[in-house]
This record gives sequence, C-alpha cells and structure tokens, in this order.
Amino acid sequence: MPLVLYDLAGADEEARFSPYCWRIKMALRHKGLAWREVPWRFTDKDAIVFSGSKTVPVLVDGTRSLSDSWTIARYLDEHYPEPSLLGGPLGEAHALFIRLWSESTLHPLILRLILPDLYARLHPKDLDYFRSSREARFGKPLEQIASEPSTSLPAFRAALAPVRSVVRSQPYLGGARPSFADYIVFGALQWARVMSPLELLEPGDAVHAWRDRLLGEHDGYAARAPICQPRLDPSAR
Ligand SMILES: N[C@@H](CCC(=O)N[C@@H](CS)C(=O)NCC(=O)O)C(=O)O
Repeated sequence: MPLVLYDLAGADEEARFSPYCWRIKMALRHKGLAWREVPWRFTDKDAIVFSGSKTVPVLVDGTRSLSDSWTIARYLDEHYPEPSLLGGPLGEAHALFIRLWSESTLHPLILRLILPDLYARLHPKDLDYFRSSREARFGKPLEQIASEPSTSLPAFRAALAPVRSVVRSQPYLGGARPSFADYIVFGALQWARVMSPLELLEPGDAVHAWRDRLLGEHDGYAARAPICQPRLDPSAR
C-alpha cells in the first residue's frame, strides 16, 4: 500500500508550499519511497482529525498515521533505514540544532519577506483563518508583519552565514550526500520559491549553488515543483 501524504496547497492545488512538507517529500525521495498526495488547505482541519494533528505534514503508512515532520523523519529512519536520513543518534542530535535554528531564525525572516506574495497565493477559503491566526501569533495586523525587502533581504542572507561556510567546503550539510539537515533548510527556501517571485539568494552565493544541487537531487524532483500564481482577486483582504 503506498504511503499517503497530506500536503499544504495554495490557491493553485498543484502548488505545494509548506516548508515542513517539503522536508518530508525530500526525505521520501531520499528513501526511494513512493507516495500519494492529498492536497490540504489550512482550514481542512477535519480531513486530518484522524491523525490527532492540526498541522501538516501528516503521513499515513498502512494503519499508522504520523504527524510532525521531526517524528516522521525519525519514523522513516526506523522503518526504512537505508539510506539514512539523520545518520544515527549523533547526526540526529546535530540535525535537531539545524531544525531549531531554521525554524527560529530563518522561518520568521522568510515569512516577513514573502508575506504579501504568500497571502496573494492562498486559497480564498484560507484567507480569514490565515490572517487571524498569524495576527494573533505576531500580535499585530498582517500588513505590519511584512518587512521591507531592501533592508530585510540582506539580513536574511547574513543569517545564512553558517550554511554558507559549510557548503563552501563540502557539497551538503550532510557531507558528500544530502541529509535531513539539508532538507530542513532547503524546505524553507522551497516555501519561498513556490509562493514568491522574490529571489532570496544571490547568484554566485555558495548557498545558491547548494540550493541548485538540491533542486537537481532525486532526478530534479524539487526543481519541477509547480510555482503558485497569485489569485485573480487582489481585492480580497
Ligand atoms: N512542528 C510541525 C509544524 C508543522 C506546521 O506548522 N505546518 C503548517 C504548514 S507549513 C500547518 O499545517 N499549519 C496549520 C495552521 O497554521 O493551522 C512539523 O514539524 O511538522
């Protein structure tokens, strides 16, 4: 029975943009596993209630359902060991640092940069929920969360310094081959790539070259990801 992945979709059902789902799709390709995708929107909570989760990714493997990308990655290494994603306990400990750094440092910077583009590409049924949940999270109106790219793009690029230093001296954060740590950071960049025309990385940057290598991995799987076009109803709040 193939695996089933609930995957966050934009206004265009084919455009999949969750950074957390991207890291799992890259992990599934890494393992050579096949899966079926169920497009999911923020307000489709009922569709994943069976999993006990309110967020995606949700992965169904036979009679098991799993949520939370970290739990899923550990499950994949346990049940489909080769090739390893996390590289055992030591690799897992290091990947945990990358995960927490990526989510606490990169995600907020990216969200602020792409927010207007992201909002213009959400499915209409998600707009009210997205606005109210993010305004509650940040404690201010959506329009005040977004940042000005002329100042925040350099700050974002500067934040990538640790990745830049590593991928100047080796192809991937995982060494010669990509690991889950690579997919975590890559997932964040793929979120922006699918939902915004803003070019977060400069050509010539070692991080750009590393991202290109990952776009080409697994037969160019991520490079083929559909890019979301804005909705044609710009008047929507
Ligand atoms: N810790 C979770 C976070 C997953 C997450 O936040 N997913 C977002 C999509 S990018 C989501 O489903 N959000 C639902 C919501 O905001 O209600 C993981 O690693 O899987």
